Amino acid sequence: MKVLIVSTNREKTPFAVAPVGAAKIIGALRQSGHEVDFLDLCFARNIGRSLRQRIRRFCPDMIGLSIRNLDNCAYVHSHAYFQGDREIVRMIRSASRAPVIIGGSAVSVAPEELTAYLKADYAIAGEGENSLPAFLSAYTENSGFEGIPGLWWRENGQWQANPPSFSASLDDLPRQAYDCIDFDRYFSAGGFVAMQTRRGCPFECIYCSYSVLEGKRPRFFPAGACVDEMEKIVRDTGRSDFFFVDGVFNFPSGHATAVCEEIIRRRLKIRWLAYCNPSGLDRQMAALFKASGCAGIELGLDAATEKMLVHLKKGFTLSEIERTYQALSAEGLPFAVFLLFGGPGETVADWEQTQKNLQGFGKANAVFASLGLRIYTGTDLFDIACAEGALDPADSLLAPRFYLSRHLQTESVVHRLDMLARQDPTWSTPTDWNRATVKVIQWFLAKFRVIPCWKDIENYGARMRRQK
Ligand code: B12
Repeated sequence: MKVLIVSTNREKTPFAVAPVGAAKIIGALRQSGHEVDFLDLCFARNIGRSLRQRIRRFCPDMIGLSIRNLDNCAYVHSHAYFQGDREIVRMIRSASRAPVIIGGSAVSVAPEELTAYLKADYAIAGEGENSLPAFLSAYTENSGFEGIPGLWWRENGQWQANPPSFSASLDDLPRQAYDCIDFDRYFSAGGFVAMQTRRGCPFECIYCSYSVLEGKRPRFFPAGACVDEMEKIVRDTGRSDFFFVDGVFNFPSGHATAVCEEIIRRRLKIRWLAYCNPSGLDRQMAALFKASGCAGIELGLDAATEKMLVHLKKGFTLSEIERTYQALSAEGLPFAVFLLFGGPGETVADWEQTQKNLQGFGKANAVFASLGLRIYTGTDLFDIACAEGALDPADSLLAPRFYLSRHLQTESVVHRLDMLARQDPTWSTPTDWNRATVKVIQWFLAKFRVIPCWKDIENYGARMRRQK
């Protein structure tokens, strides 16, 4: 079958991210013998023209849209993308009769709502490597769709759905078809090569969608296979800056250790970044990270008071945060801290305590403090928001809704956070992340291939404010 995969993501903030989800799907489709073409709309000047030309040239039998983001998850300066995706489906319809199937993380977090809104023919929630080829076989053979994990389809005018399943083992899943990614374009917009080493998140953070997206049970791509792929990418593309796109790269620690040891054993000269949390991130692990090319860590803390760590069910403690600060500083590994303010029961006094505690632990290269928790179906926060009367349980959640603790629902809440951030030059808030600043950072990253920006743009918050 001739399948055209279209990646719809055009967001380039904080940098353009290579379409690894689409690349994995393409790898799987090629492996099952389909003829595949790929259209990446990230840098397209004229979307309509690009779509029409490609459809005319390739004449696909099926068109798959890979949709990454619904919105930018930002309470301050919120921006949604799904209206743009509807326009893309409309343009496709005017150029082709091929059925449209959608997938990607945006679809996985809101399959029913997004499929209906976009007027797609089919959708797959969750992993697509097995489900999409299985769907195409069932479609061509006209056999039933029951049993295809995560599939949404219409029968007699009614939507039908199978629950998503998460492959028990990742050992045999096809790897990304990286040859279809234009790395030059992505690197010129500050990007990295995306590398996934695991799936599944055992943490229970009350707001997080990761377990909906990937399941709770951690599953791993074999360390050797990950490093094989990285080696090939370096050899074939000359690109050696990687971003481990795992939800939490360092937990459970055994797999991260195995990947790093394999990189070191093969003397692979790369630089990498990853999301980590303080669980198990001690001096030994920091040293191993550094030796394997780690250029910086994105530390997802959300809060730094015992009270809020418990309320958010973060699964690590204040003393673990302190140990991680010390370990990263001692090894000279740059790190940026991400805070998420507004959780249940939080007050401005908790923000102040978080700042005080972090300052006591040492100095991060940058602290990004954001406000408001994006509510997703299937999370504890959804239940809390409904119980507090802050959310209508029937809300589609396609348009983003944010949770803010009752104590923070004042008109001046954004200003209060900005004022707190001004107490510390490493801190910044969404107010600071204006477009001009982002452009400067992207230019800086692209020009000098400096990663992570935290190290060389120290005192990030203060600099951003000075630019205004
Ligand atoms: C790593 C990551 C980042 C990194 C990216 C680094 C890099 N170089 O790639 C950084 C930090 C830069 C980042 C930034 C942002 N991110 Co982010 N990110 C992630 C994360 C953790 C992993 C994404 C990933 O690469 N997964 C691996 C690939 C292989 O998985 P996948 O794309 O889902 O693809 C699979 C399926 O979806 C499916 N599939 C994919 N395409 C298709 C197509 C078809 C036809 C089919 C059938 C199936 C299918 O099959 C694939 C293989 O199984 C996810 C959360 C998560 N656990 O998924 C959030 C996530 C994607 N990010 C999100 C968001 C919002 C953003 C930002 C907008 C801002 C923010 N607040 O984080 C920016 C946007 C950046 C941009 N330019 O687009 C949201 C999107 C949901 C939403 N509300 O819109 C997510 C889901 C997190 C969340 N909040 O729940 N992100």
